[in-house]
Amino acid sequence: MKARAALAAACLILIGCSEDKTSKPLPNHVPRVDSLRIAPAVIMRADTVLVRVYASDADGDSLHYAFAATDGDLLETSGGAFTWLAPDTSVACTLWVEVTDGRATAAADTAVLVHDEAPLTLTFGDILAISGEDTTWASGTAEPDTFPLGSTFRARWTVASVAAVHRIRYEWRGTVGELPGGARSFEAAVDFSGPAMLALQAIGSYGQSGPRISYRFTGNFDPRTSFLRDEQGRRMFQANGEVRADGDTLPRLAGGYLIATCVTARDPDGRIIGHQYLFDPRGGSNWSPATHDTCFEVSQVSDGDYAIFARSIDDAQRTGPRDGVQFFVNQAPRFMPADPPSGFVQNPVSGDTLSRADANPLEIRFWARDPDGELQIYRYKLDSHPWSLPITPSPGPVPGLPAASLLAELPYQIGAGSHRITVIALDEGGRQTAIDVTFVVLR
Ligand SMILES: [Ca+2]
Ligand SMILES: [Ca+2]
Repeated sequence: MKARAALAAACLILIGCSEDKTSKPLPNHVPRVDSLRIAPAVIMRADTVLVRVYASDADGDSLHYAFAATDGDLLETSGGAFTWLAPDTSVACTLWVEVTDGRATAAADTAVLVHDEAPLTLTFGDILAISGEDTTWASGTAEPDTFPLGSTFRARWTVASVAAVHRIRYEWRGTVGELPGGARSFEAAVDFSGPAMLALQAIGSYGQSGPRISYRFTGNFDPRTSFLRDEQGRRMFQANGEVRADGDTLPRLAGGYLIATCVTARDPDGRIIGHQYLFDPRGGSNWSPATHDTCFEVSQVSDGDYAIFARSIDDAQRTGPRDGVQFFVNQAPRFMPADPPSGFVQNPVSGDTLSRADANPLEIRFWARDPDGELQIYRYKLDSHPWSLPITPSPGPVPGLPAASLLAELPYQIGAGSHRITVIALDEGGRQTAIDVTFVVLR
């Protein structure tokens, strides 16, 4: 049979036609199958498939159509359109159509593969996220991308590979905008400040969840605040009218200092509407509004270690990162690393274990220095014993010891057990630093 011959010619989209050569009294042109369209292009198990035949007849005869398939069921026929239910199994099928004008017949066939449910293996490529300014941003950078307020955020993920045959749809999830289903592209107006997230989930042919990919970004650039700087690039402040730089130490001053600072600020995508300052020697987080536009003052600053920070607020009420200076008014003494230069002093270090003989009497030695003045006194105490009387540091070189050291023999019998010795060093302004040594004495 000629139809069989056509069946044997397996081709994906149509091809193959034949004609009936029955002799007729009047000349007749055989109808012609121009093409076959099959939707969907990828057929999954039990899919409903539309097969449409496009045919023509040179004589203008009306045409009649027929459809057959090696598997599955014909659900509906409408002229040259057939609705075919694919079999519920993975199999190769041949679809066959016939067109006749009543006197002659043409046929065509095509082979299709019915796919089984398969795991959805898909690899996303980079997101292509484009702001309203046609700037391309890459995902995966250390800093989240920021998109200006008022711009349009457009995102589209590329798909690097799909390992199995699937009809894939995509679902968006996120914190911004309307999230349409289906496509790999997303668009939203950036009318928010702060962090945002978008995630795209691939859904396979049978509704199975595929891989998910997410992208974090920020709407609205933060305002940038900077302290004024000197020629060397150091952040500047003023102390009682004198220009000082970040990290400076000011000497003790009766009545304390008046500290003044000024900043500059800009916002890449909006307006600055205010500045705030943080000056809290106890390490708090209470930001105060600027006292004079971009400048502010704090008064009666006495001995201590300080930091002053500033930040700005944009018209969307978003605060930017802080910038600041550190300064010191009379630095506290610092103990120096233990490095015993001689062997005649017992100087336990934390964690030591001593015999009772070694601990009695116990001599200790420390040394400290003051970065900006004279070290005045030391005191020490053992556990619950009272503090020693103030001890003036050695005024000059002692063999084996640096100046301003403490060398003392503890006037106690030290029994078995664990002990702690605390030593403090005080400068002329009374700023002090303490250091502890814990040790164990054996029975
Ligand atoms: Ca801004
Ligand atoms: Ca000092």
